[in-house]
Amino acid sequence: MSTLDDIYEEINIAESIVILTHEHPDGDAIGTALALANALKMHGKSADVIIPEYSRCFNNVPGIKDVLKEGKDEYELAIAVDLASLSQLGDCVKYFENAKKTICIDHHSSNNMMGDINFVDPFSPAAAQVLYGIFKAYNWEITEEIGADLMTGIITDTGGFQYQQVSKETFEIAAEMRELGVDIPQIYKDTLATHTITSFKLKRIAYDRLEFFEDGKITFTYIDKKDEEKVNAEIGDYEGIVNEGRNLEGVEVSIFLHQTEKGYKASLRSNSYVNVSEICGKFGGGGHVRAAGVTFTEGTPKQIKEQLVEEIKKYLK
Ligand SMILES: [Mn+2]
Repeated sequence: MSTLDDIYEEINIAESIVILTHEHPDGDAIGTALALANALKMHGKSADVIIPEYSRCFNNVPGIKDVLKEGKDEYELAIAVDLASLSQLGDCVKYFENAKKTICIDHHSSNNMMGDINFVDPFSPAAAQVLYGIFKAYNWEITEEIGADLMTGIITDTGGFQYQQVSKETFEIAAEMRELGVDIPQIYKDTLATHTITSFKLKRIAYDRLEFFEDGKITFTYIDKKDEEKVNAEIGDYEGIVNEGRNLEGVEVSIFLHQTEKGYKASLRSNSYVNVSEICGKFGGGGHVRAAGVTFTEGTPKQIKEQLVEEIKKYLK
């Protein structure tokens, strides 16, 4: 039996299913989770999607109103999407650990293969694209709603089709979804082009703090709790700040730190040759070659900056 057959079988026999994804969920996490929930519903299977917090830019994603902050004590089957390691589940890790069977559907090259069954395609630009392939393999119909969920994942994880991993298939999926009636321009506008006023204010603080290192090849900036309080920031308002550094001419690696309950979460982006997944891996994190992250449980922004810059230097040409 193939992995996809195994997944099909587990979904069929499970009496209760929970769908999980990483903390601070991006559009791929949310879109993939909801596409799966909506598809399962069409096939007579109900699943709880548990996402404690998400940005309101995802308020139009089909199925988001059914998302739960908390679930039952135990589920027979847990399916994690867009998740590279268990530590990214935060408080939701209990649902994964208590489940009798676990499945991971993902596209991170650093995936820890923590499920009983893992379906991971590191060449896919989005977990949503991996899920699309699964739906096709099962011959499951993709409705306009499921299409909108999938496109939310694909548009956000590709930054609007701008990254190298975008393939012919990515555009073919987009074409198929457009044909179905999915409002791709609106999804783009909601998730990538619209910035809240508070996110603009946070960005202004981050801009002011931005520093350059190594002849302008590295940028660094950060946002802490005090900044967020000052501007009354909402969840997800710091999203995208890391790209501002990366988009500056001559920059190879952009570092952005964001303070969380656990310390500082570092996000790294690179433009053309530095493998930031490898760099984050050295500190216990991971992700993709051009986009990765790691949480530092101790250290000030200055100390974390020095450690990261020191490591990145080794990779610069
Ligand atoms: Mn993803």
